[in-house]
Formats: sequence, structure tokens, C-alpha cells
Amino acid sequence: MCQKKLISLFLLFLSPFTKAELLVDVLDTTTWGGSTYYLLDKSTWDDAQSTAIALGGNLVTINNAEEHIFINETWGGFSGSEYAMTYLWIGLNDEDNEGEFTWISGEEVTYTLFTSGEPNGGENENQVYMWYRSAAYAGYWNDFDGSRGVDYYDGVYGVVEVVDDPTGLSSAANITDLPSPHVGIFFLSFLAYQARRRSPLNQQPHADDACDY
Ligand SMILES: [Ca+2]
Ligand SMILES: [Ca+2]
Repeated sequence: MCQKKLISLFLLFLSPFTKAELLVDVLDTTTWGGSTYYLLDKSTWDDAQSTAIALGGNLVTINNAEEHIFINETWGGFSGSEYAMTYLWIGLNDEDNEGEFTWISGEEVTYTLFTSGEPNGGENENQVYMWYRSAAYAGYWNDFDGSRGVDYYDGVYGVVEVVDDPTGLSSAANITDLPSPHVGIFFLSFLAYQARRRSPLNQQPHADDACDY
């Protein structure tokens, strides 16, 4: 076999790795809070997640209200954006254990925003979207059948998150690193107690020493 043919065969072998086509098209991208986000075309939840992995991330993990608001204002149904979608897939699901919702990224669940009456789908609805059927829904969440993302009304569009900086606002690592409010209140109380003990007023005998306060 001539050398040219060998090189062609080698390039053909490499092509799936060098020209990886995404399963679902990317429509838009932006960055926020230490992550890069992609809006995918309408698809099933599984195809959106496979595409997210190919992009280096997962379907979005919404760690806090700020991240929810960011998505509302970027691609939510009433954002005014060119890509304002009625339904957005997120990474929350209860595929493994019915009723136990987890993030596909593996990050811990620190925030949820199911709309009233949801989740209600039992074993028939194991993936979650953000909902903008009317302004009143404001992106509240609904468990749904992940296989129905293409033909369901105008489709369900995946939101992908690639975490670039785990200490950013977009990540659970940022949240778990914060001391709990209880620790903060205890610490402030301790400081106030110490300040009071050291106050000159408290170092002198006082007529009201016997009083409770
Ligand atoms: Ca539901
Ligand atoms: Ca996130």
C-alpha cells in the first residue's frame, strides 16, 4: 500500500475524534458567575445531556436564586431575547430513585423552585424543565417526560453549564464554602458578649449588679 493511502486511512480513523459533531446544535452562548452556558436546539433530555458532555459540562445545575434569575433573564420565555424559549431543560432528574431529585452534574441540591403541584409525574416524568407558558410561571420548574422534548408544543431547549471556576457564584462549591448563618450569629453574639465584659462600665461595682438584664 502506498504511503499516501496509508496517511488517508490514518486521517479517516482520526476523523471521529477530530471533527466531533455535536448531537444537538448550539443556538447561543454566554458566561456568568464562573461558568460558560450554552443554549441548545430543542431535543430530548438525553440528547441535550450527551451534547452537554461533549461540550465539557452537563445540563445546567441551578445552585441558587441568582443563577435562576440569570437564566430567566438570558433565555427565559419573557426575557425579550431572540432566544426566549417557553421550555428549558435543566440537569435536575429523579431517574435513579423515584422522588429523589439530583443534579446530573453530581453537585448537591441546594436550591429548587418547583411550581405549585409539581413534581407530580411519578415514574412517568423523571426530568425537569423551566416553564414559561405564561409570565406567571416565571421559569418555575416541572418534572416531565424527557423523551418528549422535540414535538411538545414548540419544543424543550437544553441549557448547558460548563463550570470554569468552581469558586464562582454558579457553583455549589461556592455555596458550601460559606459559613452557615447559625455560625455567623453565634460569632457575633460572642463578640458582643466580650465587648460588654470588657466595657469600663462593667468593671466597676454597680448598684444594679444584682439586677437581671
Ligand atoms: Ca410534572
Ligand atoms: Ca450552576
